[in-house]
Amino acid sequence: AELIADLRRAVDEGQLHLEFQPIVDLATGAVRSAEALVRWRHPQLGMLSPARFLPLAEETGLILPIDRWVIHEACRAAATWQDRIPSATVAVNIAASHLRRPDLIATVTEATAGAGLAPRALTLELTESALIEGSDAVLDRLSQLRELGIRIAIDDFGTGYSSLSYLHRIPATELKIDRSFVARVAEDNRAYATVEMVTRLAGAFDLAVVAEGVETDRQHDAVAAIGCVQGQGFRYGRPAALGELRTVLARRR
Ligand code: G
Ligand code: G
Ligand code: MN
Ligand code: NA
Repeated sequence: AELIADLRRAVDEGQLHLEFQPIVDLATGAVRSAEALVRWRHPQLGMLSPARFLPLAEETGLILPIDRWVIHEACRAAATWQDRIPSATVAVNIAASHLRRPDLIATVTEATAGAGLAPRALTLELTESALIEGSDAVLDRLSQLRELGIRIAIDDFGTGYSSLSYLHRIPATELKIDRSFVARVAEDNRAYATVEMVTRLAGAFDLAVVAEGVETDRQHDAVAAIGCVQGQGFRYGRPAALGELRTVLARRR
């Protein structure tokens, strides 16, 4: 309960910050994108991970101001690296409750315009469960976002109640293969087949595909052999401060 009051203050008092994790082209190592991940430096408890405070934020509705802050901050950050890699995008995670709100469109439009960022440089990451409970209004909203040029990723793909029919309805631009499959891809035939199937499916739907949670060379080799195009994970870079990401971008130019 006390943590709720603290969280309420955290947004206003600037205790939140973002880390960025690179998403790379598996063949060349070039950075294609970066996922923004929120962190909370609590004045007494120290650094808190999203797993610690996002569930609380969801319960209390504080997730909305947090997500809005993240969207604005991520767009401002992406504007600072656009000169280095104009095609690089920034990805932000969007809570299910946020997706249900009509004002998501205004938030996103203001954030990109305010930062001077092209809408196609912003990807919204949505989980399967957020999408599956989506009403027609949510589908309309996603279509509007796509018309604006915003990219839509389905995060943790394969872990929700995947109905293949929703892939036909959701105007996604990419699939992110959940790291639970990637973790076992090099030693488990079924995990390998799952990554292979999702990669083929992405190809057939003309969607980009990202293997998440690549930690080892063996996992990298397996997902690359399967034909997955992009990867994210500790093998390529941990979530890090904006300054560090800019260094990585400069190096891989
Ligand atoms: O960075 P970490 O692995 O601790 O993140 C844990 C989870 O928190 C991830 O599933 C991620 O999607 C989620 N997350 C991280 N940052 C944000 C954010 O800004 N908004 C929302 N809604 N979720 C986030
Ligand atoms: O659910 P989502 O995909 O948004 O989660 C992103 C989270 O995954 C981040 O919190 C990040 O810290 C974590 N992550 C990123 N790369 C790796 C990895 O290689 N291994 C593991 N275990 N976690 C990772
Ligand atoms: Mn994500
Ligand atoms: Na994910």
